[in-house]
Amino acid sequence: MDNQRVGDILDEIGDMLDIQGEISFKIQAYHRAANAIRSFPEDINKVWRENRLKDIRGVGKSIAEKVEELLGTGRLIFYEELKEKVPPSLLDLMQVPGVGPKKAKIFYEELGITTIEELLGAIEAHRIAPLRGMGAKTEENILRGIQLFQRSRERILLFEAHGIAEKIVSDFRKYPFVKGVDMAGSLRRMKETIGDIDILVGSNEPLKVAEVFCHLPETAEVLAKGETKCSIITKSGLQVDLRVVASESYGAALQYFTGSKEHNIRLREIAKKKGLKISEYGIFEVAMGKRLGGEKEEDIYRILGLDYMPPTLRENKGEVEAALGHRLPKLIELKDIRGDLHVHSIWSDGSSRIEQLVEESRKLGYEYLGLCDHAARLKVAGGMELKDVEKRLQEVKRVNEETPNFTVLNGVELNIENDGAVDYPEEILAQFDLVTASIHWGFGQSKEQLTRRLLKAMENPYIHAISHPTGRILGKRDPYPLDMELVFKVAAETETFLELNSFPDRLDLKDDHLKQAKEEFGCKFIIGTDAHGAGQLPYIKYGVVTAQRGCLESEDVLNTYPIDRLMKMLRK
Ligand code: DGT
Ligand code: CA
Ligand code: CA
Ligand code: ZN
Repeated sequence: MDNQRVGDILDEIGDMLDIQGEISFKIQAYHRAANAIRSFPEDINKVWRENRLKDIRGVGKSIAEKVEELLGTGRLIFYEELKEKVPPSLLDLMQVPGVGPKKAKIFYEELGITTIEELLGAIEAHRIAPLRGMGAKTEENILRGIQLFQRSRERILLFEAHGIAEKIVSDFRKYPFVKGVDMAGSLRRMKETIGDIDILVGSNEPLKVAEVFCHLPETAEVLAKGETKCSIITKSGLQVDLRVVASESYGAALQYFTGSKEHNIRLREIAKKKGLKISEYGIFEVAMGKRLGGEKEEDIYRILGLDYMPPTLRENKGEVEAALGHRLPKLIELKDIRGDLHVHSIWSDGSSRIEQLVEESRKLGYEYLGLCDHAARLKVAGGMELKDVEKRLQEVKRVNEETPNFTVLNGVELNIENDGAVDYPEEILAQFDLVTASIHWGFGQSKEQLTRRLLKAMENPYIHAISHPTGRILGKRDPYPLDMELVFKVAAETETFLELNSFPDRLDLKDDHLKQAKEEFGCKFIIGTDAHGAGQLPYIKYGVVTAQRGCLESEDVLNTYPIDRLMKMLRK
């Protein structure tokens, strides 16, 4: 059981207690512990064996004991008992955006609804609106929630697919008859959501490869098993497609199965004009039928007369033309990042102390850290009152004195009010090294009002950056409506950085927006994780690949700059 799984079980317990009408303090304790464990930088099993569960901030004594039981015996009686009292499908029901425990309980008690299908039926029969505390608007919202949820079930987050695929790839590497193995498809292109996982293996013993694949620890069901193609369903319900090719075709197959389909179609047009043909077996001269290459992926691009490009660009969004004209961008890479500029600590709703965040940052090779705890108005997230601002500043100073060659930036994530104002007066804002602002409520407002709020914040001379500009949560919340072009224009004019939030379900701004903001408006960006614990700092990699998909170069991103240049930019 890993940190993620333990966190999920604690969340489920919290939800079940909630349905049962338990007091909110107790429910929150489970959710807080779940978040703390998920974001903790060390393996929970190790922490447990070393008897340090209580040291995780946010995990109290009684929950620590439950985690001990869970890890020690593989099960938790309290959890098993709860599951008997609460129909498990009610928990699924609560996954629908807009349906919390209170509503789930009402649906269950009043209408006997336990599944999403039953809920959908009740909505169609207009049986939800008459329930107490509901109404036509609620009914409509829930319907929209169900649609969003069903869409999200069809595609999963990059983060989730990547974790599973990494395990499969490393399992395959152990076998001597596997000459090459890579992720392919949308996963290799690092798209924000993944339809299915594609894996490519190069081997001259395909039957052995198929055998290994169908017996992986992740495999729950085998859909198809052949010499060149196999498909399975994993225990978490994902489809994985495997292709096996001979080593001499590996590069051509990797190119082909990486896609995108649109990119490949464009390449085939170019090939045709040159009297060439490309397939998953290689690149050929049509007239003589001669094979020109295909062992390496680079062969395909080189022989077509294109510069080689990383998979993150292959969407037929101008990259083929750029490669023909030798003007591909020199994309930002993970190693260019010198620090995370959006991190929460225990001074708001994070689970790590500043020192822990610094330690983890140094492991990632960073030179600085932008501490952006929430400001006062976000009460639910423990936003900092003025006295906390002062106390945290002293702590930042102390940590900076004790940590040579590293800088903690005293930052804040402000809340943008309905009229565009923010939490603190100017003289307080002036004390911070880094000031970001975001919209945390009022998502249902009109496009005009939401846009106006962002513009007002950007015009505030103390605000350096806008965090998660569109507010979307993949699979849970659509982006709120904004006049994006106006936002980009004003961001460029006011020299306000736009954040690319790397949290796996945000990736906000998204790839196409990044590209547009850069190319049409000349905007500059910050990549931050929004980590709420040191264990989430590695999420930066999802931001960097999204930045690549948006054609960003290191110069476009503030946190690739050395500390002196960064501070100079922020003081401007
Ligand atoms: P996904 O799974 O929906 O996130 O997106 P992909 O891009 O992974 O699509 P998938 O899994 O259907 O196919 C994997 C790759 O195989 C795709 O990116 C390109 C290649 N491919 C599959 N079918 C075709 C096709 O009909 N034509 C071409 N040119 N390429 C294809
Ligand atoms: Ca795929
Ligand atoms: Ca596929
Ligand atoms: Zn944040």
